[in-house]
Amino acid sequence: MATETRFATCMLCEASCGLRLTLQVEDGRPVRALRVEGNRDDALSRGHICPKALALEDIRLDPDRVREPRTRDGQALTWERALDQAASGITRVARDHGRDAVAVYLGNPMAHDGHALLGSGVLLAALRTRSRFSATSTDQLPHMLASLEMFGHQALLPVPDVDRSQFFLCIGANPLVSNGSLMTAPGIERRFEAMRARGGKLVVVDPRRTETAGIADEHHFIRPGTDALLLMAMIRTLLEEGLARPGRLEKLVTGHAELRRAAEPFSPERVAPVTGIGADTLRRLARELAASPAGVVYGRVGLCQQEFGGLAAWLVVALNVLTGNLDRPGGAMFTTPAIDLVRLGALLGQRGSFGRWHSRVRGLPEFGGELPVACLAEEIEAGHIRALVTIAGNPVSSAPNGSRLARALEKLDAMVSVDIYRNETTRHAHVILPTSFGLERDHFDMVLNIVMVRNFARWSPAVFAPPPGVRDSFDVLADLACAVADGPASKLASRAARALGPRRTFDLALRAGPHSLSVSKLEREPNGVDLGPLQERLPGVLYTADRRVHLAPERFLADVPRLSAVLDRVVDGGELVLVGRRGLRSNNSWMNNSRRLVKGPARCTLLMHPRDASARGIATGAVVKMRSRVGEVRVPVEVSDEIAPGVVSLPHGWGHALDGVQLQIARERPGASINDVTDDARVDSLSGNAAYSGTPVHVEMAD
Ligand SMILES: Nc1nc2c(c(=O)[nH]1)N[C@H]1C(S)=C(S)[C@@H](COP(=O)(O)OP(=O)(O)OC[C@H]3O[C@@H](n4cnc5c(=O)[nH]c(N)nc54)[C@H](O)[C@@H]3O)O[C@H]1N2
Ligand SMILES: Nc1nc2c(c(=O)[nH]1)N[C@H]1C(S)=C(S)[C@@H](COP(=O)(O)OP(=O)(O)OC[C@H]3O[C@@H](n4cnc5c(=O)[nH]c(N)nc54)[C@H](O)[C@@H]3O)O[C@H]1N2
Ligand code: SF4
Ligand SMILES: [Mo]
Repeated sequence: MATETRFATCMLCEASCGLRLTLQVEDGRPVRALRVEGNRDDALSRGHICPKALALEDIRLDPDRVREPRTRDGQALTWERALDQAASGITRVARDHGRDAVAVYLGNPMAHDGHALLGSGVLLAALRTRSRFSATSTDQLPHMLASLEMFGHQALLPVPDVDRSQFFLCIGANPLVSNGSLMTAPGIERRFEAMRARGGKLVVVDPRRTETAGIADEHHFIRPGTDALLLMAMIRTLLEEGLARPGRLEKLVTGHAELRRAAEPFSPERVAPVTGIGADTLRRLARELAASPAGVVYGRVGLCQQEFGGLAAWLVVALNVLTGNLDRPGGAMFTTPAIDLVRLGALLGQRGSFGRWHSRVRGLPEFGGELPVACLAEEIEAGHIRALVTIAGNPVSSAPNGSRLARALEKLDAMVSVDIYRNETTRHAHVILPTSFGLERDHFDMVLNIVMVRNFARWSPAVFAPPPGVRDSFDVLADLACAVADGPASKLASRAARALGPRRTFDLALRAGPHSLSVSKLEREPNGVDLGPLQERLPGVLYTADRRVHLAPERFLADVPRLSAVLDRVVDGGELVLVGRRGLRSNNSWMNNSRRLVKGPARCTLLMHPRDASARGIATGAVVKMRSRVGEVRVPVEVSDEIAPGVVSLPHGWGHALDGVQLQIARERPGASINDVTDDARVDSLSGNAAYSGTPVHVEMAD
């Protein structure tokens, strides 16, 4: 058998690991990966991979993968008919009900598929709709809002410089399992170990004693949704004790006095009983952070997906500023990416925006041209949205109150899904347009390069040809754009973008970038190019009008009274609140159809503290009913003291046993969807981000 070795990029999560593939070759063409290993010579990932990389081939070769365009009732269509049908449904709605009656939802894998990203840009330009949605409003929106308000650009995201840190406060993130988010740091465990070996300290704040907490120096349980209080108490401590030392940032920062006033009510003593973390600990954490020569506060989805996500994301940056750690080696720094998306965005007038319009039913604010997905179902029910295009997204599984959304999707006049599977969401589509997957396309991490812990670039050429009936995501989206574009200017723009294509677009952007790279230069470097450690970039990268960092933007200050009100909240010892979790062997909702990933003990279990379990007569293995304002699920319980008392934890991305879902392996052990219980009415009212964490639930034995 002929074999060949090639290098590639794993595009499943943000770690962006370099792969070494041993390929079976037939007629000179790779047909199958016989071995998938970490590439030890990769300049970024140095051999790291996780079990999901091995499943790349399971997905690519999955018999359930959609391999030709299909109608809702499962009929195969030629591409010509499929695009025609998709476009006519969309244009009819736009003509009869206006452009904003056509909605688009972009899912998470878009961030890992440069072709889909460029293609969706072309499609969105052709559709010109205000009804845009994405996974952003379930995820990192609060961080982006903080960047917009504090630095003047939504994509200017500070990244923990973990390789040089000496103190790492990790709040609402579990990088040992998620492999890091808004922090591309493959092999994060090794990096944390190195930090500890040089005398550094890792502290985790999480309602669950996570895998990351397991290797940390300290772990503190926190009451879900109260992180902004913890951060306020730390800030107040710094200010009160004269420990705030922004250092070289001093002259670059405005808003000290306003922040001081805002933090005033949040003494550690008042905050302690609400967060569940003692006043002494809160003070000590502030002092240790201040004393560290290179410390960083890092918060991720646990910090964002909550009632006060916006405030919490702001206060994380504020703490990094006050302790002199923003833009300092070992602190929170900005990248200098090979394609400078921040600068390009600014040149194109897209630094970000907030509240330019609002959703029609509930009045939730626009952010960066999008509306919060928590309001998608109600907008459809009210008839404001009548057509929907989903691109690499599964909002029935991932948005709050997913079953309400599933019902709403049935009312659409037209639904088109650009996806690789017929799943919980795409089963509702009148047309599914199937695309290339993973190693079937050239890969360049245009988005992730913004959040890497080193400046780094890697171009990985496509390894496999897509199946015969499947087309590249850029081509599908650009063709759809050409088909729906109306008016000569719009038609011309779509055609021009399609003609340019992804490779040339990337090449132009790389050449214009700060490292003057090109596709051909990168093609000669299969291990990627290390462009050095993160550099100090302030004030050069700022986009605020006064070229300063805004420590206390008005928008956040105005939300502080809502937070103060929580100080008086009485926590009822008997009530339970829900949080989520991720598993190393799954990826949001769409990798549970790989036998090798789902084997072993069931993972869609509800973690419950022994105190709460015994109060309800529940033991490990018992099946319970968990009910919230919006719905109910049945799940098996795992009693464990790794979860805080008063909190229960269920992973998201399960619940595959719905009619019409074509995922045979996943259906064998479907689990239940946490988002049948999370509440679409619960959003962070500041940012509009879904507030999954802290959903009140009632749990009892199922009969
Ligand atoms: N309760 C709760 N809910 C959550 C979260 C949580 O922590 N708790 N997390 C939230 C977060 S952070 C996120 S990012 C969202 C994710 O929300 P979504 O992006 O809506 O959901 P995914 O599960 O990532 O689904 C990805 C979809 O893309 C398809 N797909 C995969 N690869 C490709 C590809 O290469 N091409 C195409 N065309 N399609 C592809 C899959 O089949 C699937 O339909 O979920 C959110 N929902
Ligand atoms: N294996 C795997 N890797 C993934 C994914 C996956 O599904 N599987 N998804 C990818 C995606 S889309 C993303 S966005 C990233 C996310 O990456 P992370 O942010 O690291 O995600 P999680 O592992 O969900 O960690 C969130 C933590 O927040 C805690 N938490 C919940 N509520 C609160 C709260 O109110 N306060 C605090 N302090 N903590 C809270 C939870 O217990 C959990 O441990 O992971 C990515 N990587
Ligand atoms: S951590 Fe795993 S899933 Fe993420 S990029 Fe690396 S190998 Fe792929
Ligand atoms: Mo995410």
